Formats: sequence, C-alpha cells, structure tokens
Amino acid sequence: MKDLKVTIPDGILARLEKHAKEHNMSTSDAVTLMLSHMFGSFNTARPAIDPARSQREGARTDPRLDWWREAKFGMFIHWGLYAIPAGKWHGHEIPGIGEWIMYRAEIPVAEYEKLAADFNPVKFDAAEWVGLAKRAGQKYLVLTTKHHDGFCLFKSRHTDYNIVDATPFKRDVVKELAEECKRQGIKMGFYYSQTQDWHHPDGDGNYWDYDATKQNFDSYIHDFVIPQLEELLTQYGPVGLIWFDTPKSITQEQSQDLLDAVYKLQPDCLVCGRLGNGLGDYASAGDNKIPGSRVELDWETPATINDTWGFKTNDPNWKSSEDLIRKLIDIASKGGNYLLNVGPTAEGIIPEPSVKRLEDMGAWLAANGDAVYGTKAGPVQDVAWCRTTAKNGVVYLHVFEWPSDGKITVPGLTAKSATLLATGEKLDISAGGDTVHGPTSAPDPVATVIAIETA
Ligand code: FHN
Repeated sequence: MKDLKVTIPDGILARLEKHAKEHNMSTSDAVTLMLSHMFGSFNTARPAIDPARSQREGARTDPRLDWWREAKFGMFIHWGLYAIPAGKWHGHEIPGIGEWIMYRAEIPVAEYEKLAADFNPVKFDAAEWVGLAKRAGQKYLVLTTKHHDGFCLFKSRHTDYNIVDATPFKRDVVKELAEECKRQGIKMGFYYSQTQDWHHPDGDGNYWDYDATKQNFDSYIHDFVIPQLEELLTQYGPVGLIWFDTPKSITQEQSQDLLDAVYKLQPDCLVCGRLGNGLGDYASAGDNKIPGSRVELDWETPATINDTWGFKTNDPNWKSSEDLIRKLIDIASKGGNYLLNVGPTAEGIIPEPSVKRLEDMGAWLAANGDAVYGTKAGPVQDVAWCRTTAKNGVVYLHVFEWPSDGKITVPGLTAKSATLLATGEKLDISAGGDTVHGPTSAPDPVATVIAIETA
C-alpha cells in the first residue's frame, strides 16, 4: 500500500461518501474499493487470478472448452464511438484508456451520443481484420459488441443507439465479422458489458447524468441485457463465447440469470469468468497480468499491445514483438490463453504498429506453433531463462537466453531425443540425457524451441 494524493471530482466523492455511510466504512476504504473494482488488475496486492476460482478444478475436464484450450491465442477488438475522440475531448488530452473517455471526462449522454452521427468507418473490412488474426496465428476473435459507453456494434431492437440505426455507416459489423470468421475458420466471441452502461438510465456507472438512487439495475439486466443477449445469440450463428466484464456489484442471482440466458440459447457458448460471482466457464486474469507460475485452471490473460484498448492517438507505448511473443510463451507455459487486443481507428483501420507486431507473432508461430497450440503447462517452471509447454508426451523447451557454448542443461528433464522445432534438426544429447548440445549462437534470439522426448 502506498499513500497517494488524489483529486476526486465532487460528483464521485459525494457517491463514495454515501456508499461509505451505507456500508459503514471509511471514505478512504470506499475509494480503495472503487479503485479495485475499476482496476482490479492494476492492484498488485491482488493475485493475478481470483483464488476462489481455483476451487473449480473439475471445470478443466469440460469438453465444451476443448477448442478454446487448443486455441491458446485470440484477438480482442475494442472498437466503438470512442475511436473518434481517440483520447482528446474539446482539445484536452484525457488521461487513461481510450474507451473510458466518456467516464473520465464525464461527458453527458446527450453530448457523447452525438458521436454516432460521425461514425462512418468506410475503411472497415471484415475480411482484412479476420485475415490479420489468421496471419497472427490467432484462433478466436472477441469483439466489443457493447462496451461501457453503451453503444452497440450490432442492430438491436432494444435501443436505437446502435451502428445500424444511429450512424451514417448503417452496416452491422457484428454480422460482417461473424460471417467472415465463419468463412476463415476463426471462432467468434462477443464482449458485452453487462454491468456498466453509461448510456442506459438504469445501467451502472454514469453518476453525472443519472441519480443512482432512482435507478433500477435489475430491470436493466432483465429488460435490456438479457433481450440483447438473445439477439446476439440468435442473429449471428454459433457464438464461441460471451466475454462479460467488470461485474462490480451484480448479484449472484443476476449473474446466474445471464448465464442461464446464454446456455439456454447456445449451450456450447462459453462464458468468461468476468460474469461475476464465481460463475462462468473460465477464469480471467487481470488485464495485462500473468501469474507467477502454472495455474491448474482454464484461464486467460486479456492484454494490450500499447497501453490502451480503444484507439487513442497519443499512445505510442508499443510493446516489442519479442516481448509479445515471450508473453504468449510465458502464458502458455503456465496453462493460460492470451487474448491480445487491437483498437481500430474511427475509419476502421487496425493501427500499423499492431499489424506489424501481430505479423511477427504469426511468423514465429508458423515455425513454432506446435509448442503452443493445444499444449498444457510444462513440467519445468520458475526458471528465468526458459519456459516449458507439453503435449502428447513431448516437452517443448522455449529458450530465451541461449548459452554461448550451446550446452543446454535442462533442470529436472531427462531427454531421450531433442529436435529444433523450427527446422527439424536433431540435436545431440549427453549420455545421461540431462544436457542438449545445440549451436553456439541462438537459432532464434526471440525464443528457440527444442522439442524434447523425455525418458
Ligand atoms: O473497463 C474495461 C476496459 O475498458 C477493458 O475493456 C478491459 C479489457 O479486459 N476490461 C475492463 C477493465 O478490466
């Protein structure tokens, strides 16, 4: 814990004080609670994955998740009206992640929703986006059908605040992407913000337009969220997964009602653990969080390539391709999936630095994919210079720091055979099988994979 001086806008402070009073806590505890709800993932005191979910070991055997376990790597897409201001409002830079601009700048609904009239992403091309995911080696795609700002990227009967009815573009991009995913053999998933909705009068989070004491959150769940989920689950063919987010104070019963609504229409559709209250098919690590060691759960890390999810003009903090490839390996070595985000521009273009990095990842996977897809956490953990994954009796050793004498001694492994995965070249092994003899310079400075059959 660190003592920080923060300035809290009056509107938020009033609500926090009210909450603190109602729940018999100090205002400062209410502030901590609010921050941990909003940015649980940034709170280092919290483990990367909610330990309560580790009780659900049995979930690992559910065959509905087999495609997802095989996939390991997916594309997250955060796209919506926030791509227009792209981090700036009335000429001012608004700090933080791009898709939160409405909240951070407390933009009134009446003003924010005018952005829809300017949303005309004429360069949007579903085939191009899905094609990029394919080139990157990503096997599933998750699109923000409705983020916290409430704007829907699909035609909805339950609100006009959607891309078909409210924008000059008038095209249902969820439909176009779902069809393209089917064509190109990628599983399509839908992100849906079930609790926060800053546009809906009964949704959570907009304290600057709406009076929380007059809101009917339960009606929002049952008369708006569930009907919209029904649209998403009946209009676009089989849906791979629903990615709920920021459950906040949704009740156990409300989470259960959403889960039932999904399973009733599509029993095979997976549900992300951010549905809340311990429900869902797999656990979500915090944003950009990777656990320290293997986790015996179905779990996923959602992550950014720069620092924002939704497009921002001013976010040049791109992670390197090497860093991203190693993060993918690190996550796979601990048994998780990597859901890596792109934030397209208001014109519908995926930013070039993201394209470049995804293509680099795809090139690495084209040579080394066997060591990632369908693997489980490897037997060697907690060693800085390498990671391991495992599949069908083979251990894949991912070497990050290649020794200058080419002698690789694998802690705890006795090799029967060793092969450089990318080239198929057989490597010598020592008599006892504990050392593999490779070339004296790293075949792949990012990560060289040696496929090892163990004794
Ligand atoms: O508040 C959202 C954020 O905008 C983004 O969608 C991420 C993705 O995991 N989820 C929430 C914060 O954890």
